[in-house]
Amino acid sequence: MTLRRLTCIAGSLLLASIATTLPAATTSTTETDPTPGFFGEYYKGTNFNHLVHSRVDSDINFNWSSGNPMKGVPQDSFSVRWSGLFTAPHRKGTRQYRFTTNTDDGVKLYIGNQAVINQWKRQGKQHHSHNISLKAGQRLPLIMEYRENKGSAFAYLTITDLANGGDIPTSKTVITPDSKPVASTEPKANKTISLSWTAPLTRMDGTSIALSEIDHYRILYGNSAKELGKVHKVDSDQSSYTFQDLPKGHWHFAITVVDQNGRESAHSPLVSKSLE
Ligand SMILES: [Ca+2]
Repeated sequence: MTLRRLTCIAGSLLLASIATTLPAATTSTTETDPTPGFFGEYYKGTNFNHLVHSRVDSDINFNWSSGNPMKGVPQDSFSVRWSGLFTAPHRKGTRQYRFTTNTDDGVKLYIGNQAVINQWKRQGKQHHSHNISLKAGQRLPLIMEYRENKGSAFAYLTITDLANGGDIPTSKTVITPDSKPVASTEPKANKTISLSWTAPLTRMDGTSIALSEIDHYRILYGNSAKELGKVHKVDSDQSSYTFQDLPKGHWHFAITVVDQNGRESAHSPLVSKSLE
């Protein structure tokens, strides 16, 4: 089955509460610091056709010229999705920010689950920008999608503070979509990790999504937050899953939802847990 993106499901509302559940005899809890930067997914094909690799990118600041982003991704005909949570860094009041994309070829930018730039087409170098007013400390999900058809390839995202004209480093204002995952430890079951989540209630456009429209969930996991190489499918009537007998190590998890048309959402926030 070819998984296409469920473009209209809100990334931030999607399964935002995925967390390791607490077994009955929980003895301690730990918190994991957020990971700076964007969660980047690199695909073969111009429409997220085949996921090759995922990793954390501190900025969206890439000029691949006529080359490819990494081994396994072709020079032409690939696509990338970056997901992150942006926090307005100013201290008080409301301030205007400008989000500018500069890409070859196409781009979409979602801010707070709204598509504010939609230039999903073959094109050479193009700048697009969108201004938005944010309160101090306001946090918004950002998703930038990019496609390369052929020839030269680059993708940049710049965020500018319009009060002083300065560009804001996204490595300091964007985190991968999980702020404070809470992991638990349970000595008697230390090879077990349980995940639970909530179904998304709305799509990107704000309309509701019915549970009956959800076909299944995909749990992506691995030993590196930068590379969730394993996948486990869960039926749509489930809202939790327990991995048994996972090897020792530090495990990272994210989840996506696939609708009945085979369209797949963006990732949920990452959660992680160590097994010792
Ligand atoms: Ca191109």
